[in-house]
Amino acid sequence: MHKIYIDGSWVNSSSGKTFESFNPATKKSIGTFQQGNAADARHAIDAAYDAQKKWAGMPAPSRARILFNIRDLLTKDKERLGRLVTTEMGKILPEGLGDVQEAIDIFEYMAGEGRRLFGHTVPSELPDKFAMTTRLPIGVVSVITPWNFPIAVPAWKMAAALICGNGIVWKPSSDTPLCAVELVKIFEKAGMPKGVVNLLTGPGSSVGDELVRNRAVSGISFTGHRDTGEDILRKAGVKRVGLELGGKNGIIVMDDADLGLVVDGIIWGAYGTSGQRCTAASRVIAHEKIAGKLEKLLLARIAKIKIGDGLQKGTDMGPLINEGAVRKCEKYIDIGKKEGAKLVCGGKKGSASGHFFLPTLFTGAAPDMRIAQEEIFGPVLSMIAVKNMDKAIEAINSVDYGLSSSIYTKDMKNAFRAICEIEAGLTYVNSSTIGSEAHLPFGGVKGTGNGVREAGITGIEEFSSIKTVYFDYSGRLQRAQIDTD
Ligand code: UN1
Repeated sequence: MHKIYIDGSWVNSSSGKTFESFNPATKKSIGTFQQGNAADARHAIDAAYDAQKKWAGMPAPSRARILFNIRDLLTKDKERLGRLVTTEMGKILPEGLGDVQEAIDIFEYMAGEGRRLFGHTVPSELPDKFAMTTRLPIGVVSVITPWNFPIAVPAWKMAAALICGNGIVWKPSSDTPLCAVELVKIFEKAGMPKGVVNLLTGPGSSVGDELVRNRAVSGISFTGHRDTGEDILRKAGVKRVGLELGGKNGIIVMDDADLGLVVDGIIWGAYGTSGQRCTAASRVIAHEKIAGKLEKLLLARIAKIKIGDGLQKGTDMGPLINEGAVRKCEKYIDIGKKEGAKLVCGGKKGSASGHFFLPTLFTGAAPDMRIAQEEIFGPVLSMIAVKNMDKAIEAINSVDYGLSSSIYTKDMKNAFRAICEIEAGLTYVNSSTIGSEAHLPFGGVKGTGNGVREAGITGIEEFSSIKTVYFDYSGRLQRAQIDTD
């Protein structure tokens, strides 16, 4: 029986309730977890509030040493944790290991920030006066994370929050609580002072409100479903909120593209992680001259995708996270057919031993169809044929999301048009929509979020507050805007 972690102790929830986590490839239980409630959340917030003061008082390079320890422990444990990611979340082992590597990268990067955390020093308009900015932590932050990157996404948020000196209450997805427990054990082993990071497992419905509304919480960082994100924003009032709410990412393929490269990129973007990435490619916007040829090439490759338990060597695609995800895909298959798109492969469940769904391709889709507008979060790809670059840009921008995007072309003009005209936080040229790196900003526009960028230097912006300092050593009253020359 796993516990929650409050103020440096592993304890039971006062709810007395528990829930189980399942391996989506086998449907077997992998553990029992505490169903935290509002009272647990209040304890965790209080603990974080008290511990944060001391943590913030530690010089940032000393905090960084603990982050470097976390990096080292994650590196030592990469194989075990990667297998755990695969077992609990379902992605194939190389991707499970990649999930852990992404966490290693961000802890390394943010630990390095401990010796920077730059502010600015600029001239004052008055003599004998310094004008500068420095960074302070926000305070206590609630970190609410999804199951699709059960180690990497929490790490992006927590590494940045920690180096800035914040206290944390973390609520992971109820589909991946074991990954969360194991990550917190690593924090503990790395020497994280008690109370700085607290872990609450259990459904958002029982702890979410407290994590968002409690007055001792100053910031919330959330990745997940759009409805939840919008609800958080409404309830959070003036708190700092960072949201990453998904995407409907497109790949533009122009008629001069190298189709071999394109097929590799589409297969990876659409069916990697079984399409369960916020950055997954769910639309291909192909120039009409090559659309037919591209369809044939894709079908040949899709036929070779080996579906199964991600721990098994040679598996290309694992299961979906749960039964609900399978049902959602089935629902969109019906919608797509009714809308008049052509289902050319997949469209149904795989083996019943797990939550498998076949890699699916719709052709003849129109940009405004629901299958081309709504986030499905599964291996369902829609192909839209267009006449030219103008139409491609119009189609790719026709959705109410703006996370990732990609263009395959040899024409520099089209590549730069994509960079300048696609409404998205990320644009890849001649590679797929997935594969962001820890030291670059990550986030989107439109319905994808509220403009916050995680990771990279922008991760520091998300979790720190700027203090402007005026330091006058003239020994007399100097009035800005009045006593200037
Ligand atoms: C997500 O799906 O929420 O670029 C994050 C990528 C990964 C991160 C995805 N590095 O696909």
